[in-house]
Amino acid sequence: MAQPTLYGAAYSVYVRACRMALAEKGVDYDLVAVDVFAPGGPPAEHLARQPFGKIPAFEHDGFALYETGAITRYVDETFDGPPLQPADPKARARMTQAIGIQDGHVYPDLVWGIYVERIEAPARGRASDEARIARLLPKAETCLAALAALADGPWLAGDVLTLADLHAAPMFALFRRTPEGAAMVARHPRLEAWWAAISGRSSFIETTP
Ligand SMILES: N[C@@H](CCC(=O)N[C@@H](CS)C(=O)NCC(=O)O)C(=O)O
Repeated sequence: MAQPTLYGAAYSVYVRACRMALAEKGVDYDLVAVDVFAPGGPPAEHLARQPFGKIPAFEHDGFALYETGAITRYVDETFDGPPLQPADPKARARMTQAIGIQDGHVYPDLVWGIYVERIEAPARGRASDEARIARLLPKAETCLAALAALADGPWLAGDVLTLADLHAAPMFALFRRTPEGAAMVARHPRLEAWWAAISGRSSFIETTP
């Protein structure tokens, strides 16, 4: 089968989720660098692949795709390797629910909100917006409590590793870099145990930006 191509940058949480899915399936791929933050905006050829100017985009065998959730599902369903989605409809729905929480709340509030304010802003010479962080911390607690409540096994959607874990790991890697995030995760024993498990996988270690 043809080798897929992933367009993006290693620093991106969504690109990393796709790379982790490819690694878990044992699929070789080409990673083509795209700088969506380049002066002047994303390159025109990338906008042709991803009209919103985001990363990642994906191509396999002439089939072009964007949106991480679509890419990781396609990878899981197209390539050999261990299944990354539960067959049971209820467990599969839990996986989809966990991914929805991550896209809808974890990414905007914990990554773009708390991580960017606490770590990226000072690294770029701007003071952290403490009021914004304070406003987002209760929302972060809601996110962690919701994910911990869903995680009725070692993984976020139960007994086996799924796409929900691969989607979450890159976001948690950034959130946990903030003192508030590390302390908050530690207060949820299920998530702390999950973090120990997912961060020890080779798919996570090998995709470290
Ligand atoms: N819904 C998209 C989101 C992708 C996304 O937000 N990617 C970020 C990097 S992690 C990005 O491209 N940001 C550039 C920007 O917002 O201009 C997906 O699931 O692929």
